[in-house]
Amino acid sequence: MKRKIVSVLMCATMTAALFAGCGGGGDTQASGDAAKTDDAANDAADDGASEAAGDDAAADDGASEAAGDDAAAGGSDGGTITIGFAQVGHESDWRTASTKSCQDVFSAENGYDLQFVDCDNDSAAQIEAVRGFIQQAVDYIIIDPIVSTGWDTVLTECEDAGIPVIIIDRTIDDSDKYVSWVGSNFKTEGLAAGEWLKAYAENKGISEINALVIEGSTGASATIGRTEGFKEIADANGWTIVDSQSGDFTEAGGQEVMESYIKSYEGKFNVVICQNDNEAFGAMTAMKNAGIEYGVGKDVILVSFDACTAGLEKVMSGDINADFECNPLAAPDVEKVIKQLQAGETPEKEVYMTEHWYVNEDVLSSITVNGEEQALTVVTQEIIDAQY
Ligand code: GYE
Repeated sequence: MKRKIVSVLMCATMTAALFAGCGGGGDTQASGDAAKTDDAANDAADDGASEAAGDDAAADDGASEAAGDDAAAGGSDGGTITIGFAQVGHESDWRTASTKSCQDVFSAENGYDLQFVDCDNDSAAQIEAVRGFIQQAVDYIIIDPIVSTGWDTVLTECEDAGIPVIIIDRTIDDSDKYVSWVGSNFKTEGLAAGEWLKAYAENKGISEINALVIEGSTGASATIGRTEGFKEIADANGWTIVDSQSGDFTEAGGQEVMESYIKSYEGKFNVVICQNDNEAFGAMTAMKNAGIEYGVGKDVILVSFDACTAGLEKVMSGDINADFECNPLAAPDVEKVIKQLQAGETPEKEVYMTEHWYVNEDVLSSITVNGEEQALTVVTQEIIDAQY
């Protein structure tokens, strides 16, 4: 509930300060029809964020209604709804929060039988997990696609078996054979990081940017979008991206890549962009070991994505300058999609999560991303306590 209060307050503040309203992720890139649905989706997502962690009202309602609907609309056994979830793996804090969100919402108490498979970042294993769900004749399949391509065959198999597929988080680029996708706009996150860096450098009188990027897992849409978004701003401003390599979204990967960057480029960079918090923690260890000073007021500006609890703690302590949120609590919105399907309704094809951009210093109040003014939020202990 705390999170909800914070969210509502933040929305209120932002709405008062900006005409854009609450949220950064989905709104900005949407156009046409998608734009119309985004506000509603974001509101829904915000509620979801507040209530996912077993926060009762939404999930419990869902439970009783889902079970109730089921009696009418019919799960496979006339009661419990069976869901197969092919999760990416367990590489990061974000992933842990995503898994917990699904397990909390799709619990036995809520009327679900959740078949959970941790695919350990192995795309072939993920496709096999989906085939296993088809064999089990589950009622719904949820996939968080490790990579964005190679999906059409197995999604056709799901379609042939009459099992609706819901995609969460990362996107699929080579098939549209799924009912809905619930997630974040990764390119907007990358653009926001770029726009923030531009405004921050101007504010601090930093005229030259030499950035090292530690990318996420290769082929993941989260990596592709964040890389593209940041590069677009870098190119437009004549910044140098000194190097850009994958740290696989892990702390060990971030440390390893940063250690090799330090060997090759020591003294030649003033910005490190890590595509998730865990990579940022690894990069911090590598820089600390090499005696390189990073964070607020130091030699190297450190930027991260995800903004999970531990990431925000590092923003508050000044180790990370800015952290671009990616909301992992998609399960309440996925449950809404399932309830719509149970009721014979057609859910939205795309549902965007609500996200905020977090900073340490109170020097800039907003940035403009895709022509839309978006608030920057200075991290407080209250925000950290309410985060996932
Ligand atoms: O940023 C990272 C995780 O797909 C958005 O995957 C997700 C990313 C997230 O491992 O921490």
